[in-house]
Amino acid sequence: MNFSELFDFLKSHDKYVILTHRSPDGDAVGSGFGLCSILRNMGKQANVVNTEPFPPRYDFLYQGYYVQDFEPETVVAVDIADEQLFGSGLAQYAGKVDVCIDHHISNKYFAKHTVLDASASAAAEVIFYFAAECGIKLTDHEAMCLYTGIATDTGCFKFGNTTPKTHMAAARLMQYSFDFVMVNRRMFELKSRARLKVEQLMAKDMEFYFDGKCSMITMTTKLMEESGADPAEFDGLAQLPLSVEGVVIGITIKQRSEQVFKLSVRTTDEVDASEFCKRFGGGGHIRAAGCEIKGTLEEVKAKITAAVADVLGVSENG
Ligand SMILES: [Mn+2]
Repeated sequence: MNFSELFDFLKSHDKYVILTHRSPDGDAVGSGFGLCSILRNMGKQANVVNTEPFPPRYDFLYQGYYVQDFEPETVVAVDIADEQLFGSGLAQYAGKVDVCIDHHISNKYFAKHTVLDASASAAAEVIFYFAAECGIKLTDHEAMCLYTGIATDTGCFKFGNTTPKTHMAAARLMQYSFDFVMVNRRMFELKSRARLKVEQLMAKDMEFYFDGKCSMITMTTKLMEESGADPAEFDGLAQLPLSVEGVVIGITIKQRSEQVFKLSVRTTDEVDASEFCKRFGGGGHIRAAGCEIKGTLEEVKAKITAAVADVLGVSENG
């Protein structure tokens, strides 16, 4: 589906529920709320939902947001590559998505219509160019939502998914009136003391493999409980392992349940993160991807190190 087909679709439907992926990030929230506000300004009813409550760090984007009371008729997914990412709270929407707006090359085409731009840095970038191309006037708040989505998915315009087109979108969004300094300070600098403690804990226990080319941090349920920190403080740590000199593949393991572990993989240009995660049924971007592995922690780590050895072309005992 192209942008003008999407616009026709949105104009001719109503009562939207916008789905966002579990463990929502700035792009999920920014593209979700941005689109919701656009739809409401088109005179439509629209809500944004997630399997869990949205994390408080995005509270500044909820400004003016309220839940409209209606039975949803049209289901839109943003920033979701795979129905697996709905979470149990949104499981009732599986197989029922009308439109998916996304930027993941690994998109599974689970929706009736898909608007996919794999060259876009963020779903928010896709929505920005959709609005621009279709002559939809954005409000300052929508501009802030979309800017936040782009800024967070690019690591504040640092990651390899940042393109000239990304910067042009950001530049045009900055012409609206919102405090981008506040956005970036909230997204990239501010941390709670609990978060600082969590980062120290993770750094202290970071493991290194294969001559320091691979680093790994592990968040078990037990460790998270014992830290006393809110579970949300353990989100968004995936860049940490890759921040160490010499590391080409940084892996963050998070326990979801007794024998289910979620991996976030970040890589330098020596390793394809998406290909790596595909080995375990996951996917994502070339430098940032994810997957789930089942088993005990020891089994999961053994599977990971075997796969890393294979990808790096080194012996497993290295
Ligand atoms: Mn995204």
